[in-house]
Amino acid sequence: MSLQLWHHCTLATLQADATEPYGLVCDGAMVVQGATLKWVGPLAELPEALRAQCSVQHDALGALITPGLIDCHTHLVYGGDRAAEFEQRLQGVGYEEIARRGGGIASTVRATREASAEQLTASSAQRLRHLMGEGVTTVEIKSGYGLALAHERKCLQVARALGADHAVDVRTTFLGAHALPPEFAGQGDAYIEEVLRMLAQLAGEGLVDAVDAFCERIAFSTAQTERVFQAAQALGLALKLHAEQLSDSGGAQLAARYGALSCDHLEWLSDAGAAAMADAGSVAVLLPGAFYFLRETKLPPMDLLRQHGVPMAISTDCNPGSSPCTSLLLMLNMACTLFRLTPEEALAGVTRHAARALGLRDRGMLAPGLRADFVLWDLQHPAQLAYALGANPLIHTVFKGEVR
Ligand code: DI6
Ligand code: FE
Repeated sequence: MSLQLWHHCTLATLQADATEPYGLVCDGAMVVQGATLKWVGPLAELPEALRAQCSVQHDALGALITPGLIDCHTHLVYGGDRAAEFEQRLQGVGYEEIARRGGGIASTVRATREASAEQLTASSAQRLRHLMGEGVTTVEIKSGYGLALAHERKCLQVARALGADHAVDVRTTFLGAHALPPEFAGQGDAYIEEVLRMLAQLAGEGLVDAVDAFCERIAFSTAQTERVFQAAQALGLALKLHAEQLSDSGGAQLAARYGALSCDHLEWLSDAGAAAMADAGSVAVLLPGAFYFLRETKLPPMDLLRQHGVPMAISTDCNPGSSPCTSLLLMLNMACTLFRLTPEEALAGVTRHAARALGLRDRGMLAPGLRADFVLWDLQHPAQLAYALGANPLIHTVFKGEVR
């Protein structure tokens, strides 16, 4: 297989054991074999014999190269929008109050059920392309706006089809336990039974990579969440949890007991929750877009997460109700300004730690043996990625070794 050389670039490798911040390599080079990185380091150290084997040479013209960005928490397949609810909220009606009145997630469920697979594909592809336009090479997409077998299947199939039709890797997560659908009003436990049936069926159809639930006073209890986790674990599926977003329900401890890949949101995370996550090796997925858009004031406990050594990922949470956002670069900036992450922590949050939040060991850094998913930026230093708002310094994205 022919080898390709990329040279004349600064590399932000994000390698975990790097001594330089960002794993920075000045005057770097990478050798790509097929869809895989074969060699990464300073050009001056590239073995001459390897260089001689490179039949294609790409001059990066001084670009900064980072790993492909990973958006590890999105709900990007949905029908309609919630701009009217945004207006209501600006007049003082709360997010939880709107949910209790039958709006919120329930209104997106109605619009998603009404939409055909073709309509969902068209509207979701626009959002996906926006993410890709900023260097996203892996994106997680949750179901959870269908809440009935046929509609959950439709959304997961749309997510899979988006991945097949675009040069991006899509990972699907079943979020049947997102909200109570109207036909199960007042019957949470009965709906959880239905969630378990849907999960078994859809996992059998190969549509599910991981399982998530919304553990919250306006959604599902820890006991109900545990039933979903048990079923998912029996099917050998990885777990994630929307935990402690609006209150501390102890979801993080529960998720940790089940070895969840990640707990997401976490504004109300307790010390015990952070300790449990650290023991379990769960990633904290922080979602500054939702914090901003809901005008929350309770910050996730970053210092606690740092003290316990919990890895922090950053994601858009792209969804119509709490974070109608398709810019992962904007989230980098907000992670720094709102959550006080350093630009280096934020960049690790959309690369190395985001990969871990999805259980993917083959990406998220520039290192030999990992996937050749990377981005060329018209920048000199990686801090500039988190610094600018609304800029898009992307030059090229390379996905599985090929310029996209
Ligand atoms: N938490 C969120 O922020 C999203 N889902 C969830 O469990 C919001 C969903 C929505 O409002 O449509
Ligand atoms: Fe979410």
